Amino acid sequence: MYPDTRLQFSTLNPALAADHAPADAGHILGMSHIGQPAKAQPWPTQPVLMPLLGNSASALQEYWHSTAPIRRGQFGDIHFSKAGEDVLYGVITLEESSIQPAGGESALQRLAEQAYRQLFGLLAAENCPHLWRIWNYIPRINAEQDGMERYRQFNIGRHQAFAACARPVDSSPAACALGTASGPVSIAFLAASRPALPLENPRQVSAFAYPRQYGPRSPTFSRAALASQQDEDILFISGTASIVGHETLHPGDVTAQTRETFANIAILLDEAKRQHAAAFTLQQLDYRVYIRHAADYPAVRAAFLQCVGDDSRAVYVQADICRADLLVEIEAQGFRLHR
Ligand code: 3EB
Repeated sequence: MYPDTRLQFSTLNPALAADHAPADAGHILGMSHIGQPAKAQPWPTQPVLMPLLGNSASALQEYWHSTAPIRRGQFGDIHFSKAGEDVLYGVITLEESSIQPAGGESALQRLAEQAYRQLFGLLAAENCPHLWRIWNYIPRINAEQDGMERYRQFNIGRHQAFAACARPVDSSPAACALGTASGPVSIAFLAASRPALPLENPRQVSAFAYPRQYGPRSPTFSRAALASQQDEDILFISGTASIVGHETLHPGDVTAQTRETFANIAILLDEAKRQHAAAFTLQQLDYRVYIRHAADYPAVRAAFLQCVGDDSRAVYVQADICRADLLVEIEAQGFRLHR
């Protein structure tokens, strides 16, 4: 055991930083590479093939690193790193063309089930059974294929893996699910030997209890997850949108959707506080902001600045959002000393 294992996060513009990683390579768990495709990296890397908005960089890198020594490995299609005995980061990237539809199940549904089954297998094998956070990126997420929206196909496969691996959906991880124009399906995750506490939003129906009108199987994620390490709380805010109850509010009004999203995020900060976590504020989080129409970037940014005051820790990208009437989705994370 490494009692001083500490998970850390930092963002880098590779063009400015040349080849300088934020920590020496022996301490890098992995990263997400946002914007133009990444060159091969020695650590697990999630390609985030989404155009950056309002940023002169052609790519940004968001690193997860740790004070503990890192071991890297491969498990089926998953590339992973483990920090000490406590924390796992991994990425699974799959081409849908490598999987055939079968038994009435689409290739994407089968891919989702296989990916999540592998993931749960790795967590068991590495003794880190507790999923903290998952990032799901799916090409053409809103497209109808064989009579069903692709996001809904993904949800069926993901749900089947949760059921097959006896994972209760009401202790799901924080997550997001966004669409890219093209490219592979990629799923990145953080898991640990210790559980995170899932948080729900009292003004939203829990996603795992959405009514059938959103698809035959519900998405399996919690609205946020609260983890801790040493003297710190770590808060992961899932992809959050302009949803109240289970319905989309403000269709067609991106400014109102952005404000409603921040109302939802603010409630999650209150929920974290009710669990005796550190007092997180909107100003102390790192954000990823997904915008459906690039032309909405100025309006979303203006609303972001009104709600948060400063967007130096926000990354804006163009992405498809998993309900056709959602124009913006925002996720965040933060680290704070215990109170
Ligand atoms: C929502 O609130 C918006 O399918 O894993 C947000 C976060 C959303 C995660 C997922 C979907 C997911 O329903 C969409």
